[in-house]
Amino acid sequence: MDFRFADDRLPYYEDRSPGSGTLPARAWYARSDAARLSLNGSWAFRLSDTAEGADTRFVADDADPAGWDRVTVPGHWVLQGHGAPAYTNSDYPFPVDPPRVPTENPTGDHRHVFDLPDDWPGGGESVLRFDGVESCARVWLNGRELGWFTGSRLPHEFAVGALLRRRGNVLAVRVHQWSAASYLEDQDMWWLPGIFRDVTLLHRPVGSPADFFVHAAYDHTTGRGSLRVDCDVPGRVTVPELGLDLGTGEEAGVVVEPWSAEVPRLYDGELATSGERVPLRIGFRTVGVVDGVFRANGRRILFRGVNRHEFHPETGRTLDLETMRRDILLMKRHNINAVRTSHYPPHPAFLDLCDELGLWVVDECDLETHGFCEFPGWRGNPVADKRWTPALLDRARRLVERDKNHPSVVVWSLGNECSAGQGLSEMAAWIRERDHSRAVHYENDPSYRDSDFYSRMYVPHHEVEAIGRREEPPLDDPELDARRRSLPLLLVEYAHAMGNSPGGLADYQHLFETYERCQGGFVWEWIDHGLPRRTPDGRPYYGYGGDFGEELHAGNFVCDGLLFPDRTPSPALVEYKKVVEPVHITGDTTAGEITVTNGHDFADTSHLAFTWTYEVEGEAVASGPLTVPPLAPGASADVKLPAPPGGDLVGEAVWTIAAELAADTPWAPRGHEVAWAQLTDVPRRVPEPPAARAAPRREAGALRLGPAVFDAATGTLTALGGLTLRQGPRLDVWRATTDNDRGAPWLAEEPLGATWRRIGLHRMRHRVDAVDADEESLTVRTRVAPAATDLGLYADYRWTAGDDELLLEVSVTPDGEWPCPLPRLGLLLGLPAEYDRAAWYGGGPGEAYPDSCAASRLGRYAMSVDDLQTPYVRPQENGARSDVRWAELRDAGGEGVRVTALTDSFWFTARRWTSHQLDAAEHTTDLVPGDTVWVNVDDAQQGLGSEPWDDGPLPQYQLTVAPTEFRLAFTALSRR
Ligand code: IPT
Repeated sequence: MDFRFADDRLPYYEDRSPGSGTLPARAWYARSDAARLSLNGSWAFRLSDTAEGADTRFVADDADPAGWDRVTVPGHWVLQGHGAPAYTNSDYPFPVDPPRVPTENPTGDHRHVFDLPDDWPGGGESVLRFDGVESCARVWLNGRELGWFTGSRLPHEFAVGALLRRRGNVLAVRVHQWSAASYLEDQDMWWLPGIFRDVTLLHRPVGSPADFFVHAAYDHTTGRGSLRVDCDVPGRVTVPELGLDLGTGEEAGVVVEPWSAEVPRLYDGELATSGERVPLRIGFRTVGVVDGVFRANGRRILFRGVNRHEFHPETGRTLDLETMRRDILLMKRHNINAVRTSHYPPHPAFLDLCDELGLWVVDECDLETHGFCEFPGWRGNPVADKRWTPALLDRARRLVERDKNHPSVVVWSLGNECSAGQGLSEMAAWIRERDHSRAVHYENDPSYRDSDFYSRMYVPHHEVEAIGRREEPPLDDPELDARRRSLPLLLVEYAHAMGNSPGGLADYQHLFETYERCQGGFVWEWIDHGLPRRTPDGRPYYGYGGDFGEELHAGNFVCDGLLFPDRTPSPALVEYKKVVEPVHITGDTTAGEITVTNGHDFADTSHLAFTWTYEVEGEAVASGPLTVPPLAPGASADVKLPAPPGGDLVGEAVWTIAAELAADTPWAPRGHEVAWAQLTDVPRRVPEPPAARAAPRREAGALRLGPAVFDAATGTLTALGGLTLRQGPRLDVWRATTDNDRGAPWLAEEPLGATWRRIGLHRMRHRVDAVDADEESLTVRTRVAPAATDLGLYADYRWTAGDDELLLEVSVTPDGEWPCPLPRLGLLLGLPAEYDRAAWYGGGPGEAYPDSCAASRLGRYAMSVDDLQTPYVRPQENGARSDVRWAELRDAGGEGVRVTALTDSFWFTARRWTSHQLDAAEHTTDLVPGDTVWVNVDDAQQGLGSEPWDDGPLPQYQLTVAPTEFRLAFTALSRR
């Protein structure tokens, strides 16, 4: 026996069917000449603990909601002081017993009284539309029940004309947090019940269309577009710019400019029926998989994409237009050309903006049953149980019908992480039947029978390469194998941007640009879903799973985006922008020539202006425009550089070449930098270590060497010039573990961060074996190791004094069989807190790590120690600057210390807390500045890796334990 209750005895909110009483799905459009009335605003609200905890008398005209609270619609009640949000990734936060839900089922009763505007037309029909309600709503108007619906991120409409009155309409909505549909909505995000999208009353005049479908294709072989608008009522379609005036259902062909994400050419048109005029924005384009490659208008495209959840830290999944636009502007400005609407259809206005500003959209259905993966064979999975098929088909229909008129939507995605099942196949079949003009995507069924892409998540680089070469291991079924082999590879999720991550983006991009079959992917994910909280003493921070009293949660997996919750770009977004830049600038400048390649799929380079800057030792000494002929997509040109500025310039010299917008665009102003490169003209000459000028002298418990004083017993540097150190430089290998170091909770193997901790890298002890002074140097020999292991590192420090600087040679020799790479290898020193003004010549301005340093640009930078920090929502290692030739820390008066690399360069990090404090912090407010500025000068860093569940960074980015030597100079800086 499956269930104790026959299905027909279960209440509507435990019914597998999608609902009842709603109108058929249809296209959504923001404008027409038919009247509409927004019902958004402040509504009366009452929360009950259970579905039936309160009666339904509130639906009546004369019900008195005195004593009720108020909520803002659209909005989530849990973000408005009623109940709490909760975060799980794939776990259902209730016992799994579909379609049953817990008795504790927060239920929000909403009541809104409204008048019709005086000019509300008589006649026709009126429709009440809900654009999004989570998860199940039952609706009454003026005391009459209209029906109920599920499908949280999909629109639902009721015909209400007969019930409307001029004044005092009473709209009553009961919303249950949990319903049978919750089993279909197990996306990795906060559980946020409520009427979270717009509620609108729409007049439907007699003769207005019930629905229409714009078919606008482009034939790249002829340059002609074709247009046909299907509509259930007769009407005319006009496109003045194209001289088109045709009847609905008629097809016209005409020469057009095609639509693409890069050149989002839209033609304004109108659909006019006897009852309504609907403005159209038509984009002509043809997409599909041809010869194993996904093409738009005949050309292979490369998805430089992101997975976007809808999120705003104050309003959750309720997004205003300004935020939607801001997301798209940020994407465009970071060279992103595609968005997957993970894992549900977005607010429909977002797609209008994608049409207008240009993004390829993978529009995903509101469907995920991930939590069933806990049970053998995904037992109970709704997509494999035909009783759920009507609900699945309803979702597919609502998705496609709502969004079918958007040129930006090029792929329909069935959902996320549902494994395989007949229900998915039925969705795919229905979609293909309804819309031949787009590709269908589904990732989670290895047979790919319902997908036009070989779509994968988080595939390691070597496997992407094998698939690119079409050398992937075969499937058992030869037919399915042949089919999968014919499909393009799409990384529908890759490069998990949680905390200080991902590494390896450039390496992925290289594969996408090498293998035709690899058509790019979508970074996981766009934004951290951190919710604002305050400490008891009022300091703000962002909370994540577990901060809201959840008994089950997935911690900070909800903060894995390229944007911080407040939409500040993270270093990872800056890196992604550089890695996917659509213009490539390469060359050997000694020949006086560079090569510029247009990596756009459609646009030529006439929208770009090129500039050069010549920099010596990080200072720009000359700059000017660079003439680059307009390049067609894919084309290259060799471009002459001007003669390098002559004169008595000495030092390392680089050309910085940049491509900027030549004119304002709808997404960024003129001058916005799109792509850049730095090409070395005169390589750096590492300064020769000066000859030793002084011998160590013993002085009352101390050793003096030139400008420096050392502790005689430990050999530790205690003072340099006028500066007293809080801690002299000594070997450091520890870093506050990143989310990737910590690994994912479901991993079978020990994550690297746990190995480090098991060995004890966070509690290294320094044994001093010798402090030897000779005629010209002081040598300190140590062994650095944690308790309870025989692993160790011999570290020898050899100090000499130059004229006014102190030289240090460090040599590290590993002892024992090290089973793992090190987090970092370098020196840690402590300065008094007032030395908080940093300056350096090296990579910047932002942080960089070995496998995430494409965006780091050689230059001179100055920043406060506070500004060097990257405020990851869960604190972790951050803020390293790469390729540093020298770095300084000064106090307000200009006194301080400079460290210069005498071998290559170093990684520079400075912070007001230790790595241990950083590691222990759970939120940004746990970090409290102490009396020391801690400075790491690292010879090497361990890379970041791309995900918490991969094998760590690529081998070339691992800090393998090996004998190492590096040299540094320390100079005391006096008052400027
Ligand atoms: C993948 C999910 O598709 C995505 O929604 C998100 O949960 C991500 O993981 C983790 O942040 S599933 C992956 C663990 C294989």
